[in-house]
Amino acid sequence: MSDTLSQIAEKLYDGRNTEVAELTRQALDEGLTAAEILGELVAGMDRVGLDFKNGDLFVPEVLIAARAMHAGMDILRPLLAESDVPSAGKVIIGTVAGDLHDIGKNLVVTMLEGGGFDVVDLGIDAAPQKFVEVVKAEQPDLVGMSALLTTTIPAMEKAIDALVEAGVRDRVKVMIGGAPVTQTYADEIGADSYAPDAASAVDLARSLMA
Ligand code: B1M
Repeated sequence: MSDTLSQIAEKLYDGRNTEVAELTRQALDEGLTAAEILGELVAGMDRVGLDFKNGDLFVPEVLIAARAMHAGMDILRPLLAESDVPSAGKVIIGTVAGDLHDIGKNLVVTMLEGGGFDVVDLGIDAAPQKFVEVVKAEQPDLVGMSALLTTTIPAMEKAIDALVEAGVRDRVKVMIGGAPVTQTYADEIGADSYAPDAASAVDLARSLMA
């Protein structure tokens, strides 16, 4: 592996956004492809995810690493759009109706992007009908729902019911998460699965795609 490439994942892990951007440009100048560099960004973010899951990193460190990943992605995105690098899958994700919490959901978005997924972010307070509209328009593989309040987790069931009523539930896998959510709840409301944290969400998305 080139010296430049091997430094990218390391600088990303350390949250060095300026250096990640410089190394990304340098790697392109050295003739490496956008796909090869993306692979290093994904590897760096995977390591961040693993250490976050194991409790060795905390939210601020993950956010700083995410900023570094975005610095590299901003340079690669136009090149990747022109190339035929296969996406890991397409995900639409939102915080459900009535819920304004988005810090965790945004971490999940970043980790999914870091894992090579195309992500359409519905933002916060996403109504069941919004999920239906965007599933029809974007044809995603996966639908992600986040909720942080015991009073808003029922909106996940309503969104899944709306997908069923619209006849599009079978086209997608549904993954849910957020502090009050459990696998038992996912089973109860007919979601495909639940992830406890952002790194596990990437593992889960990959396994749902398999
Ligand atoms: Co809110 N709030 N809040 N709040 N807030 C909590 C959640 C609460 C536990 C605080 C408390 O009372 N101890 C409590 C909920 C109690 C309950 O329902 N059992 C609460 C409350 C009551 C409220 C209000 C009702 C307060 C009020 O107005 N009276 C109000 C509700 C507003 C609304 O949503 N309608 C409210 C408002 C807010 C702020 C706007 C001030 C702010 C949100 C800002 C924002 O998000 N932009 C806020 C915050 C910051 C919190 C706390 C302090 C932190 C939440 C957070 O960001 N955690 C929270 C208390 C706490 O958790 N200590 C609290 C960090 C984040 C990285 O973790 O979101 O769990 P988390 O995400 C994790 C995982 O859950 C998972 O991955 C993430 C990363 O590992 N995950 C997924 C999340 N989504 C996933 C989706 C997946 C997979 C995994 O697949 C799709």
